[in-house]
Amino acid sequence: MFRNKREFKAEFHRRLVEAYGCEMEQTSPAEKYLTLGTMVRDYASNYWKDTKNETASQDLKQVYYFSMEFLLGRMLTSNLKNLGIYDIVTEGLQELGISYQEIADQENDPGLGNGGLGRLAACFMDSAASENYVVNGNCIRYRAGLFRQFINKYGEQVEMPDMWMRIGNPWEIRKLKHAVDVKFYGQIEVSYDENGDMHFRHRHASHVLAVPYDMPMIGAHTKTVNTLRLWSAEPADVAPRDRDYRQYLSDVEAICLNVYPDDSTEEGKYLRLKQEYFFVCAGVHSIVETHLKNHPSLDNLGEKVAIQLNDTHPVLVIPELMRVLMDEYGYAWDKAWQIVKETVSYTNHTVMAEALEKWPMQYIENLLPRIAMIISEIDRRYCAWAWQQCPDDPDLVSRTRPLRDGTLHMAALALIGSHAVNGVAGIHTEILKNDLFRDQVRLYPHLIQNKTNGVTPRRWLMYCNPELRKLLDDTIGTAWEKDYHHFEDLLKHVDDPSVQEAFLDVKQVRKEKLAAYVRDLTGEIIDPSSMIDTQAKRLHAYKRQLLNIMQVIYLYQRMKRDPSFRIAPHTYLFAAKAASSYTFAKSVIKLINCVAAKINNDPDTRDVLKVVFLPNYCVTMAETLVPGSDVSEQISTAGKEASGTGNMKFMMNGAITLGTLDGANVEIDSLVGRDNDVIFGHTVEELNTLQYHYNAYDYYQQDGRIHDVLDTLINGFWNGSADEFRMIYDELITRNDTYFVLADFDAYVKAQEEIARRYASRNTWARSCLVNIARSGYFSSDRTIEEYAHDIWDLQKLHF
Ligand code: NBY
Repeated sequence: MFRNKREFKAEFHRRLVEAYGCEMEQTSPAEKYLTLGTMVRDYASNYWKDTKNETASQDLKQVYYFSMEFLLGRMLTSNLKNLGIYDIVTEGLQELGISYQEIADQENDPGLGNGGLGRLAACFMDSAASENYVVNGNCIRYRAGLFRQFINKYGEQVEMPDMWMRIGNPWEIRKLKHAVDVKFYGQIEVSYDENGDMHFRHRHASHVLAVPYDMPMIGAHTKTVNTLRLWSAEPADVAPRDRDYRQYLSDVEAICLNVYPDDSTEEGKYLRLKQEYFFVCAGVHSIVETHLKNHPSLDNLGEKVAIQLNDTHPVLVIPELMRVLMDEYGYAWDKAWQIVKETVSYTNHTVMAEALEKWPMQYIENLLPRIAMIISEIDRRYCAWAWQQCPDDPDLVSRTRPLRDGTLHMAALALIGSHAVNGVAGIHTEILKNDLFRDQVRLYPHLIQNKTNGVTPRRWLMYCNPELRKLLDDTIGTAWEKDYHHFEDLLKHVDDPSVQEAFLDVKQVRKEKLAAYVRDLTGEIIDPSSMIDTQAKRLHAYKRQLLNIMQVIYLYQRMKRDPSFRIAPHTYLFAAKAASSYTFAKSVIKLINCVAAKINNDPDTRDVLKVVFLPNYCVTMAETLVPGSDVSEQISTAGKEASGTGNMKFMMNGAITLGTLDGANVEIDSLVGRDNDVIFGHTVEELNTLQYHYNAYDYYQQDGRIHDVLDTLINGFWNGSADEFRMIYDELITRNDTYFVLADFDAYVKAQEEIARRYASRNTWARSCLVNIARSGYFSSDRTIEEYAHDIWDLQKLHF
């Protein structure tokens, strides 16, 4: 372990030559990255070992965070800075004549996720380790990620494999000794022993070997290093039964290939279910193994282990842990159930009906026969119990049981098997209590609680925006870096014109960086002195990227028609991936690109109106996009966005929220006040009534702006094809605009005018941005993790 720059240089040089058998100068940047990454991982290994030993010797409770996604982003800079060796390393490299940035740019974002849910998991790993909580991650080692997004010459999304590990992954360690045998298909043979107890034997199963790869999750300025365990499926050393050998190999391969493989076919559905059980079974097995190393039995599992289910994807933890307790360790049902409930808790991330997981029970019976038996028994016992609680309302039982008409409702199972359930923002939790899980609240009045999301201020401010970090340090000292409460120290300085000026200077520098990034990525030139207005998130109808681009079309049409109408220079940036089978979302991407192509090439408007779609949105892109934006678009239909976390990142970097009263926007708004954000559109309550008498066609008929904008979707204006965007038109008119885009259009145009007006007064704008930064401490994931530790996990900190 190197202790200073001299030792670092010597070790780096020695390792490079040893690993690649050539002079340091002959090694490639990728080889240098791998060598440096390995050195940093090894540097952390002593802390890693200490964390494991201390957890055992202090007999500390630990958490296992089960998530289908961990959207980590690049790890090199974050690890170096968290370990406090960034300066030694970057200066050492410079003295060796090596560019740190060139090395850092070799790292691909790990393809371990898709959106907010996965990024939340990654922020939690950073905060937990930094706050000395032992929180381990459990996920799948996807070899080809979600997909890499490419935009073709027609402006369409094209998916390509994301081979993020092509050059290697220096952060992971293969732990073959902890591999787990996972069984699919086959039959369950039931037998009775002399005491009349039942025994279950899984016969004719197809075996898959789950091999773990561990990645260190390194805390900032502390010795805590937690583990993210990624499971990889390999062929087992058991002869495949009744099945073709080649088919078996490709079935095993498929399990760890992609994040959320297309599940529109029956085969796709089986694959998803396989993925879910695969990492659940392996994860539960390794929890039990670790626990029994330090405890005589599993009786106290719930006291020493908490399992957090990140959405319902890992909900099979509940029947799987029951299976292990009963079939492998001889527990009776009631005792096993008590242990499961003590151990498990569940986080909900959506109220959208189509995103709530449901599986035909038949699939579970085929793929996981013993798990299916246990689920049926959970359902049977639940019904008996719930019926006793509310004999006056028998329908309540059928509305809340996990098995309904041969379908397993994963959220219902999660609610029954957890001791705590949480939503991810105040308004979202209220909707869970009053709407989605209203029935369950009658049965378990204290089950549901709120845990407003957060983001790590290290990656999302200190590391990605060193210019702003310096301004904060110079203005209020460094206490805020260790304690999010001290963000508010900035409030005393928001009226100081010199701080306002300094902020505007920082923002300008970041906008220039962003402009250079956009140019390198797309070839488009954007004006860094224009107002940069950004919407970056997954593409989904409820997030309403469509509303945003419609407003742009409206501005364009108005300027074309009326030469005396001109706006101050605006740049609208979009970044979004659409699920590969989501046709509507893909059509919106194409529309944005067609609008951009036309508007950016129109000499009448191109000096003041620019639209750019940035391909392949990812964590690394966000690290440049967020600090360089002035306006944060958070315009989902009220009630649909559970929380949002991008909204928090933009706020923390001094962008003004232009948003609806949805998700965490509501909390942002109450923290900063209406002078410091721009809120528009129908509220949840208003939409709850409007839904009964809404007629989108009326808006089309009565608002000439809407009429003119929508007509361009069906008259070939954008790319010559009149049918190209008919699907979007039909969604709004024929299908009566599910997400109330037209209902909020007028308010959105006014909100855009308001934000432009505010942007024009530079000092009041800067003051607002500073208030946003000052109030963003609440959205540190350090706060969120503290709340989970206290209210859900009953977790103590590790002491070194
Ligand atoms: O979780 C997001 C929410 O939309 C966002 O509002 C929230 O801030 C964030 C963190 O709590 N949810 C999310 O990212 N969900 C998914 O990505 C997702 C993925 C797959 C499926 C459903 C949802 N699926 O059914 O397969």
